[in-house]
Parts: sequence; C-alpha cells; structure tokens
Amino acid sequence: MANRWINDRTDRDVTPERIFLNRRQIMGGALAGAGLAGLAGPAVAAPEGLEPNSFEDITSYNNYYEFGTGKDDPARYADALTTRPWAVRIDGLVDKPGEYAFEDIMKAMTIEERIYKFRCVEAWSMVVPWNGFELADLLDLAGVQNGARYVAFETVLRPEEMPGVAYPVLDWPYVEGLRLDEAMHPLTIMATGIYGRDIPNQNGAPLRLVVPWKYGFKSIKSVVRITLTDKEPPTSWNRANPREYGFYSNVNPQVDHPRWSQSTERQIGGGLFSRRIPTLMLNGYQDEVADLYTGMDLRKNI
Ligand SMILES: Nc1nc2c(c(=O)[nH]1)N[C@H]1C(S)=C(S)[C@@H](COP(=O)(O)O)O[C@H]1N2
Ligand SMILES: [Mo]
Repeated sequence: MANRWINDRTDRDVTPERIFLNRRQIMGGALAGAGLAGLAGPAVAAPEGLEPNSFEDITSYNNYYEFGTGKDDPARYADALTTRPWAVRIDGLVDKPGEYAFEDIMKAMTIEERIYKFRCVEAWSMVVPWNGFELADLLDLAGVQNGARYVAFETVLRPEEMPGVAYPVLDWPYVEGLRLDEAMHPLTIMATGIYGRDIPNQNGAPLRLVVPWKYGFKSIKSVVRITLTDKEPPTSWNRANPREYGFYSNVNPQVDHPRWSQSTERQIGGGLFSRRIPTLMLNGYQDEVADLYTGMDLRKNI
C-alpha cells in the first residue's frame, strides 16, 4: 500500500501541545460547570449524571443495517465481520493522505473513557461508557488543509460478511458527514471500546464515530474511509429519505420527526419498567456545543 503511515511519533508530535491542552481544558471547564466528578473519573459524563446501561443492553439492542434491520440482528450476525487487519484511508484535503493501519492509530492516540448519552431518532436512548480518542487528534495526524470544510465518513462494505447489504434498505456503503468544526469539537470521538473492552462488532468494531449531541444514526460504524472536503458530503439517511433526515440531525425535542414526536425518549434497560424521560435540546450537551450553531435556525437546519 502506498503511503502507509509509520508510527514513529509521540502524542506530542501529533498535536501541538497548546491545542492539545486547550481541548482538555475545555473539557475540564465543562466538568466544573456541571459539578460532576473530578479528574479521576471519565473526562465527560452523561448529562444529569444518568446511570450507564449494562454491557448486555449496549451490545444486544443495536442498529447496524448491514447485518439486518432488527434490533437483535447485529448481535446475531456481526461476528462474521473480519476486523483485523484494519486500516482507515484518510484522503481529500489533508497533508498526509494514505492508509492508516488501525494499530498505528491506536499507538498514536490518547484513549480515554467518555460516558455519553446516546439518543436514537427512533426515540430511545442509552448511556454508554465509551473508550476512544478525539476525532480531532486523528485529523491533526493527517494534517487538515485550509480549504477543508467538511468531513465525510464511509463504513466498510463486505457483502460476503454482511447479510443485510443484500437488501436495498440504504445505498451501500453507509456514509455520513460532519461540518469540520463539528468534527474537531472535543466531544466528537472515535470509539474503540465499551466498558474498557474492545468494541464489539455489533457496535461498530474496530472504530466508530460518536457525536453525542446528534441522533444516533450520525455515529457511523466500522469506518474505513475519512475524506476532508470543501462540499457538504452525502449521508445515507438523507439520501434514503430527505424529507425525514437532514444533514445536521441535531437532537431537538422541539422539532417532531414527520412520523413521531421527538420530545421524549424511552430509556433502554429496566425491562418492563423502561422509563420515558424528556429529551433535552442538543441531547443535554447544549452548554458545550450550542456555539457551533450561532445564527443558525435549528428548526430549519435539521
Ligand atoms: N454503518 C452503520 N452505522 C450505523 C448504523 C448502520 O445501520 N450502519 N446505524 C446507526 C444508528 S440508526 C444508530 S441508532 C447507531 C446505533 O449504535 P449502537 O448499536 O452502538 O447503539 O448506529 C448508527 N451507525
Ligand atoms: Mo438510530
């Protein structure tokens, strides 16, 4: 493979220390403001201090349409996905395009725990203790060029390992996109683990995006390509149903999905007694991310 990146650098080379510290300081500030646990705990906790779901809940109730549209299909079929060796192609408007081996990425990144609430557009939610690294650190590694404004993501496409792609539910491969500032935000992570264990295939092994203030479908799984571009990239759900799914897909309890309300969510877990709770603007991460949307109408730009 041409241009394979060799890991001969330390974290410090990867991200200029000033920016690196800044990002951690931002997180520290968010923590202090919310009055949550100190430095010993995860860098960011779920809004309202919600209890994490069990490993069992998180890994048995999934959406990963490449393995079928049922909530238990991913747990049943995703084992067939080969996740080693793995590489992510980073290309487009970057200084160092190429295939980045998963092991090399892991060596270069700082892995942290982040407990995030996750809100699916189908009006259920979970709290997940992810392990992963900031997407910004990976993008810094590749060197984002000046003209870049968006980041496009692509999931692996392996019909022989993915029974669901035989059905044209979505245009395969699954694709997603973020604006560059959303991608660089310290809350945006690439998850590689759950509860300190390697991320299971049904949750998007070996690495998947997590953007806690957006609906779950923005969190693209098993990423093989990241492209920096100057144009808004296509997204699978917008392509499939532009009337129901926009590019931003920010959690907004005030804007109903055309077929259901988004004002409450059902908490997964607790069996028969699963509770409904009010959905919060930007999924409760408003203090951290509202600035990204200053001057934008979050009812129109959905
Ligand atoms: N490649 C791919 N990524 C995907 C999906 C998918 O079908 N394919 N589903 C999305 C949706 S709708 C949700 S709610 C989350 C579910 O993540 P989880 O199974 O880890 O809870 O993954 C998102 N990422
Ligand atoms: Mo979802």
